[in-house]
Amino acid sequence: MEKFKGIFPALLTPFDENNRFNEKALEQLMEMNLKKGVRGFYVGGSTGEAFLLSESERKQLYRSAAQIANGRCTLIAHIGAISTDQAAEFGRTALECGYDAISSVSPFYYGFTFPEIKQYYFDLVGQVELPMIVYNIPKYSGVTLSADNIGEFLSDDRFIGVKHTSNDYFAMEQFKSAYPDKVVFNGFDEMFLAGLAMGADGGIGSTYNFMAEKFVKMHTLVKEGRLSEAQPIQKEVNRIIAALIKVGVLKAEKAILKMMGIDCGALRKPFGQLSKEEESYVYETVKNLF
Ligand code: SI3
Repeated sequence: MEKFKGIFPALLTPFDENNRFNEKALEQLMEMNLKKGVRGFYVGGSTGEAFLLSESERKQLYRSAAQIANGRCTLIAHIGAISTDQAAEFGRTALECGYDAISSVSPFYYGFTFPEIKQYYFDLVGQVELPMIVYNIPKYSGVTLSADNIGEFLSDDRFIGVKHTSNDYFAMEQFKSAYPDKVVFNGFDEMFLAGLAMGADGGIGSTYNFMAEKFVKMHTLVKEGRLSEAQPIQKEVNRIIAALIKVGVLKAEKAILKMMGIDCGALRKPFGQLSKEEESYVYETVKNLF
């Protein structure tokens, strides 16, 4: 499990000026983060605009990220889709590309029952021979997985962990205590230290794309028992995240990377873009990072 413990940027998906997947920018983004000591990458998740990509683009993204990583880090493919068959197809691509694990949000939109959601995950681990990390993200999926629900997955060997993008830290503590050998990723970057305190082994986050070094440092300090030294870093990143939340997190992240010399293009429509005023506000907030 060691290879899953640490900091995993939830990779943004870069596009070029024609709105096509930009492999060169992906390489720049991954190389910058590898130098900062990340443990690996979460590919094609919410931050990666998974549901705004075509099927072939998603497969290309998995392939490109694997080629760029070239065995230097741990790779987790987010394969979530509303359709079980579609998700399994993405899972098979991840397997062919040599990913270390797959992960999925709960199927959403139709208000599936928990037994249906459970069957979705068990179909996936039955069809794709890779360990599964359940992705609990009520904010976007509309599905809240309780500690008991999560236990129904973690009691099976094929489920190795949970990515918990929820501020229900009591639930996190409950499933981590019940299954201490499973790996738990904190999802909300602005509550990273809270997650570590409640048992998370690391984190998967969007703001790691441009400030992974802060999370690598906090993670190291906490492992060394130096929580009080990590707290000012969490405060510092939260000042930035608060500004991002005001203007739109993903839009701001792409804008910041451009300021850092990695042009990831715009978000896919219907997402809009930052106004000039918002861009200046973001620049003023993060300029000390450059
Ligand atoms: O799958 C993913 O892209 C993620 O890991 C998402 C990640 O958990 C982000 N959560 C949401 C709801 O977008 C966070 O990193 C989030 O952007 C950050 O904490 C700011 O709120």
